[in-house]
Amino acid sequence: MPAARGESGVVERARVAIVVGSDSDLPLMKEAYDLLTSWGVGCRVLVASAHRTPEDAVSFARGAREQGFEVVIACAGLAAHLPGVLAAHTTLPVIAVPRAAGSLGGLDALLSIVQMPPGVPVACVGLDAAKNAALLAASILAVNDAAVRERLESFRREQAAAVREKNARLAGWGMGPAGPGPGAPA
Ligand code: RP5
Repeated sequence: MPAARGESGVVERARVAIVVGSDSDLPLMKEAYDLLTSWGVGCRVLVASAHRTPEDAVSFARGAREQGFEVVIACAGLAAHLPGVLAAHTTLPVIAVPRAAGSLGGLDALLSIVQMPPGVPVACVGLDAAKNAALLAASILAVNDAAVRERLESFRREQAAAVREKNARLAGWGMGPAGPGPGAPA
């Protein structure tokens, strides 16, 4: 079982694997790692390229479930085959993060990922959307994990409160809010 050291310093079971096609993807994906580990979800990171180290990518995917992983997040740019190759070799859910990189600005990565042939799906978040990949991974784990579900619900409550606070500021400026949302004039 893979282990990961969380913020508390306690060694946790790693449930999410974050696989990147290159170390140049790591600064982006650190956001996903940080969010999940701050919620007590153990993560491990692997650099494995579908093109440069295909054997490593396949070997990881084939053994991922036995290693105790429950979700795979895969980030790649350009002709982004990594998420699809991993999905071809595991039945774990694979969440892909296409990079907004290269001369096509990420359209190449996005289309390479979303146009999987029927039978081998990958979930795809937005370009560079590392945070959404982490949140989607948490949603999957939350199906059977009350602690992660509570973290997600609390995150949503805080997010909603921040939006409502923006409406309160509009009111202070005499600009709104428009009805019939919360805080609107009756
Ligand atoms: C992909 O090619 C990687 O995922 C990365 O996004 C992109 C460029 O890789 P480097 O040339 O920076 O190693 O495989």
